[in-house]
Amino acid sequence: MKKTLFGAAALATALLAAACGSGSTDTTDTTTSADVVVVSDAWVKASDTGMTGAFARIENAGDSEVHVVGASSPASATTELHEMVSAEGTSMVMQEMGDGLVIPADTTHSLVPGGDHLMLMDLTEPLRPGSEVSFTLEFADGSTEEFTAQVRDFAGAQEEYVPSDDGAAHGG
Ligand SMILES: [Cu+2]
Repeated sequence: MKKTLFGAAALATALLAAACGSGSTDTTDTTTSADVVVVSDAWVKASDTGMTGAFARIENAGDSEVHVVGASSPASATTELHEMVSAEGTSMVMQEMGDGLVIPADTTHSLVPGGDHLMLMDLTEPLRPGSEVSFTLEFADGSTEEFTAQVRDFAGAQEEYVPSDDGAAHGG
């Protein structure tokens, strides 16, 4: 179920667009982050319960930086922006981004397994391959961008490396 807030924001955006008329290149400074961000290739790692990661390409097609400050999804109680950092020793661990994600002008930032990602912290229902999950990105200027991610099976993205046993036990 969508939150009313998102509906209201979408309506406000629609009204704003209507009020601005047909001129898409007018020079008034009303361009929001949502206007210039394009999200593509979005997907979520299938999971029955608990936490899972979401990934996408986030393109900032604008001429100034975009600051992603939050994310939400009806699929989880909480959605966080995560980054990977070096822990003591050799392993990488994930943590919440301290101040969101800044995407410079005319740059695409990829959220990928093992790198920056969105974390669904507490799934409200199982995410099965083939289904879809909607997300909303929130920007520092208050605008929001909705996108849909496909749920996929994905065996990687375990953040620890486990050596394979290839070469041992081929039998026969
Ligand atoms: Cu994470």
